[in-house]
Amino acid sequence: MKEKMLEALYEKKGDYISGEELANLFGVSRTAIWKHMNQIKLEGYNVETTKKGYRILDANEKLLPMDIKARLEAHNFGGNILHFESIDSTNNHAKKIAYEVPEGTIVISEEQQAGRGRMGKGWSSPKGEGIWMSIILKPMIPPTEASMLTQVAAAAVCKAIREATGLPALIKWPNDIVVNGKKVCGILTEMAGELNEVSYIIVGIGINVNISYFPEELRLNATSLLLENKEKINRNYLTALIINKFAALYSAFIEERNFNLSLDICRVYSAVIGKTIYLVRGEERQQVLALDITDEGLLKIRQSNGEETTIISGEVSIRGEEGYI
Ligand code: BTX
Repeated sequence: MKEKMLEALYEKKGDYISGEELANLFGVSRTAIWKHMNQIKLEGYNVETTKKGYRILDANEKLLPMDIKARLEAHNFGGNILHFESIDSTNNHAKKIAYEVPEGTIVISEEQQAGRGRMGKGWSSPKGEGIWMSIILKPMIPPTEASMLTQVAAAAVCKAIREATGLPALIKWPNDIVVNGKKVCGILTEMAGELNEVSYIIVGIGINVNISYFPEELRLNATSLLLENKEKINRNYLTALIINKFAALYSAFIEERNFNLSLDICRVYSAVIGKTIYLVRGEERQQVLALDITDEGLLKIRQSNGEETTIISGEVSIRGEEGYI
């Protein structure tokens, strides 16, 4: 009932719908509608009540599965969107349910209490200001190809941010999207499976969308789309744009075995190719030249002794000559 009422409100796109209309639509009394509406307001939806009826204000403030779904082009992704007000980590939840839900199921939350980055690091995920989501995938690929999905996701997010904001988003191989040298998005890909078979892969995507303030410890290297663009972005629109782009690149990769579509984007919008960078392994820092991303999605580098080699994602952190990148 509550979901259906929200749907009716959102369909009006900010115009009024009267209590009587809603009561007729759902075959209940106007008092029942009023009670449900109060519940909806308590959950944080900004519903205005006047003599004309009810209407939803700032329709882009909340993540709403039905709003996201209405914008989706692909049918194999996002049909099942599980939305939470708060959760420990969308990747954790995705792992718990991965065997029971169809491929393309999405877990999304307004906030994460224990958002995770790579190698046990944390991911700050404040309420209502970001896109914290995980996509559940069950591809028939060898486990060695799982990390390629990070590149597929990075390509999708980079393109989507550019299209939605016009900002010069770049991909910091392997798993970050940066704008003006600071991180706006991180991707965490996790896999379960056997030696030669994938059971599922979770692609976790965290985007700093409408964050206006970062704590001291993140401020140097982190930014948000709002801070860079000086404009709030509708998170439902951006979420759907990312899912649409990801679905297209993913099906090219899996069904047509075409990884190049993603790779080309990762190369064109690379923040590292052609640059002198530092590879950081614990305390060790090595200065190298980033040459290219290989057809397998690895980073090709030239060491100071002239030797060329490739780096596997997850092995190292990358830093630029003058800072984060
Ligand atoms: P990473 O290991 O590359 O980056 C983690 C590091 O980034 C942290 O140690 C911290 O320095 C910095 N950091 C933390 N929070 C932020 C932030 N909001 N913006 C910029 N920098 C930050 C990157 O890991 C992968 C992150 C994936 C996050 C998604 S959100 C949905 C899904 N669920 C989940 O628990 N993780 C993923």
